[in-house]
Amino acid sequence: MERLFPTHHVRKAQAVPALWTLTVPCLPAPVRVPVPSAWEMIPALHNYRGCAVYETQLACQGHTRFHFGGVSFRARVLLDGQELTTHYGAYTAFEAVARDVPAGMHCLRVEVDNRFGEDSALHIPNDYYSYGGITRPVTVESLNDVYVKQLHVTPIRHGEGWQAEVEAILCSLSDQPIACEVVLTAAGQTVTVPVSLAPGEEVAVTRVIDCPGVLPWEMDTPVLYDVSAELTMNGVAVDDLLDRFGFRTVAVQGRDILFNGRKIRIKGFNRHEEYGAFGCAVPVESMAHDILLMKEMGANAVRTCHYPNDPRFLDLCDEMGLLVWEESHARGLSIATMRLPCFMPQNLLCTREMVAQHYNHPAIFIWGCLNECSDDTDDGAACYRETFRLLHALDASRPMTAALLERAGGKVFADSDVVSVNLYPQWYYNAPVKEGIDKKLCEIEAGGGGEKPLIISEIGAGAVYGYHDPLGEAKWSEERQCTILREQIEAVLTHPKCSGVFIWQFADVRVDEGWAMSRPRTHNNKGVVNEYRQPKLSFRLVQELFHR
Ligand code: ADA
Repeated sequence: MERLFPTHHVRKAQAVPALWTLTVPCLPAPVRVPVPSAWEMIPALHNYRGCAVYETQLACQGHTRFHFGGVSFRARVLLDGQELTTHYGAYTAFEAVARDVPAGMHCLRVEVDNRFGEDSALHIPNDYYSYGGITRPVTVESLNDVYVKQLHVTPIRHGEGWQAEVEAILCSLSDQPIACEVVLTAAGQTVTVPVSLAPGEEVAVTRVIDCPGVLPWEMDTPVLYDVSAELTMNGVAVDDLLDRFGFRTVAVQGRDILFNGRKIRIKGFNRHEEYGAFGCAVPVESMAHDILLMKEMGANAVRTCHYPNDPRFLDLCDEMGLLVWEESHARGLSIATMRLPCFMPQNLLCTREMVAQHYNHPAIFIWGCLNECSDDTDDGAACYRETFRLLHALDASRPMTAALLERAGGKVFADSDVVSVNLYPQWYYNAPVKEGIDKKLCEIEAGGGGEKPLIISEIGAGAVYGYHDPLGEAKWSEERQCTILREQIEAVLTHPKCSGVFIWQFADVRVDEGWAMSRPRTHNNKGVVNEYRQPKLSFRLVQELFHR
């Protein structure tokens, strides 16, 4: 299942085989593999970077929608040899709609390519691993002549009560004009709207619905409500789309981030979507376990560094009351990469898809983009400004930010709602942490950032799991990681002008081989748990500091 709850009562899903045939040039014969999964989980493909073909046979008929939660990282989808669509980027979903498919068995083929190259600006050799394969769930659905393509809901505080602004995008697959009705429901309140669609047309229907007697979504009482759009033609239900949402507000006031009108202080983790044995195709049980571990340590937030996450993880955060900084895909890009003609289109596409697909999650309190992407250059800063503008245009209900370089010249401090910086004092260089934060605050004021909230979006230190130095001095020992993290976290959380911290990082992650010389085990070892979630000594330390 692509979500943790049913997203349709009317629209019918087809069965999707659990095992598909994978053909890779370097394997002697095709193999049967689970979908979703990353192909690196097959020992012979541990370091494979190249092309591969996934195939499966399935029964379908009529208008058929193939929905891919994520393919890493270039995809070409074909049905019975006819191309339906292509997509770039591992971390956002896409659909392919085939019209009038004749009844019977059909061959669904997905050509996947994870090679780096000049046509890929976001997926590059990096301090995490760009896997290959169909890495998030696939669904196959039957459509009628008109379907609900997207459903957004925005909670609005209205006097002492709440309203929900619901927007449904309807899409016609017919050659004839269509007259139908859409029933919009939010938190049990319903409005019915007649709609006409020209052949092939897409139409947006928006209504503000009063929602009396609802409870707010809070971190300790994360109350969720249903939202839906149901289409009827001549009194017969022909399609629907369901989601969940929560009533809450997020605002920025001076140096504070206000959640439901109250100031919040972030105690968070950076988490890559990866688990030792499964790569980036993380099982949902492991996602829930990660949230339990983070909450056990006292965390109230997670940052989806450095790309949009699987919506099932976001569903769990919605249910378990963990705030999310979700960011579009980009980490540490050089200005040369940002000058590639493909960079801005790929960056803006990922940003657009992220907001469109994850808009309804109440746990997402802020959008992020462009982690440490040459924000110290004029050309880089211009890319930030354009991405910020897009984020504001797509969603006026949440603030936005970007995790900036420590050495940043302050070229974009004035442009984001919240200023965020990554700092590594005591790990990459020796300097008192508090001084580093004070220096940043001065730079932010001088750089036009004024009185804005400041988040320390990364701070941390490495430790190789199981490496101990009884004297606590050796870098990479679990003891030394604790000493450094203690100074860093105490300095941030006691600083009156900081809105909080995201520790780098929750769990160790695999990195590209190009990073091997500075990353023992070819992993980024700054996790407080290792890639199998075995806790390091720092687990208890963070628990103590976050619970103060
Ligand atoms: C960065 C970056 C992270 C990671 C970290 C580190 O600032 O944003 O992805 O590479 O540094 O471990 O050094």
